[in-house]
Amino acid sequence: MRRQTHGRLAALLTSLIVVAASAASAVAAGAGAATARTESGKGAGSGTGAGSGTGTGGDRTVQRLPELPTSVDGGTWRSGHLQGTALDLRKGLMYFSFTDLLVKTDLTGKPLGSVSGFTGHLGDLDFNERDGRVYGSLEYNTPKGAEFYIALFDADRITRMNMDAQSTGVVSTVYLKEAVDDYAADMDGNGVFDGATADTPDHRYGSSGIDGVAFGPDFEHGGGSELTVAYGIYANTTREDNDNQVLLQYDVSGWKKYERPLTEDAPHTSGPDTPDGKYFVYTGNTDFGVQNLEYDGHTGNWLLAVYKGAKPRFPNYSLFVVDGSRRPTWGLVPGQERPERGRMLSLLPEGLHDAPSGVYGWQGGGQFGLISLDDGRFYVATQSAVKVGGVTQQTGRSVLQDWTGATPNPFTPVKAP
Ligand SMILES: [Ca+2]
Ligand SMILES: [Ca+2]
Ligand SMILES: [Ca+2]
Repeated sequence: MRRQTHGRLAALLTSLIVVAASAASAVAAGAGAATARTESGKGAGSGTGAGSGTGTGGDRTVQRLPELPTSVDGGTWRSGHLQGTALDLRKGLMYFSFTDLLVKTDLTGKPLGSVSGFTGHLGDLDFNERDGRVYGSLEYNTPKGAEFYIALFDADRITRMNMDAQSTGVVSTVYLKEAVDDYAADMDGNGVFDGATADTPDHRYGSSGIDGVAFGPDFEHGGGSELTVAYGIYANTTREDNDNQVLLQYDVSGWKKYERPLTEDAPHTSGPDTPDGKYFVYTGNTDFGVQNLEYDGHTGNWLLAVYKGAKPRFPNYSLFVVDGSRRPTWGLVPGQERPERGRMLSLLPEGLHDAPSGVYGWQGGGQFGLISLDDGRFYVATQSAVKVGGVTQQTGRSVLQDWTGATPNPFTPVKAP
């Protein structure tokens, strides 16, 4: 059911229409990305294309994009574990966030460049088709306080390995005051903010920071392409105000004025005072909130992959889907000590269902990387720790999966052709 068509595939189609009418018709026939055609030399993987060369438009050569690979290897690195992935479908590039390292590969998994030297926590990613940049969540938590940013990577300028995040200028940052304010809230009012620990009544909504990020339509009005940022939420089974996922939406089209270089020893606070929208999803407490957030243009729904929670009165699913066809409802935010009204999003009433809590969801993957191809397929990431020469290193891989909606696990690997 294609309720929303503004997705990556739609953007791809737009770019292809200019190539040749014959190409456009091939796509319109439902062939999708795997058989779409593009100008030669545009995609990093074009060298492996079949080169059908049917160029009807004069000298321009058009060739088939290679089939999307059933997996893309993000490599093995001395870093933190895989946190998120992003795809530039038009250029055939994938991005992998390894906590303190961003790796850019082509779709054969060949590394083309990387950005290193973060002392903070680089989390989930998404690719913004409108400006060609990669956006990621970036957290600095210290015992004293925290700074949360969106890191904007100038993707085209990532052209070699180990580019320094601070000195090369490929990263700019925008400060998220709303997320910092909620994180730093002294909830028990004892005059002391307890800092970076889960074992406290402090942190509004139990916030531990930010992690999941994704571009998609405005929840309120259904159009546009807003950056949606999900909170991390500490695992804590002894409080009730942490049973919601929290999502902030930002229109980033005016963010140029906020962007500052990344300077870790002199953190800035340049960013929007408030988000354009703040939304809550009642799922029950999870371990560090939304790990990966992704908008699926095929269904118009949003996927929230989490590390399972531990509260006995919740089903503790690992994947939640927000129903994109339902507008937010204004109501009480569950569990808050001082009654608070907010915009509540609805879970898609499919999959597993826990009647007592009313929570729907699945036991599915996507916590380390989740990319919708907007055609019913996803790249779902896997990761592992391996010893290389006695040193622990981290692997990451995106694996092509079909969404089946089956329970408990809604994903099934796409078989190699
Ligand atoms: Ca994460
Ligand atoms: Ca306190
Ligand atoms: Ca994401």
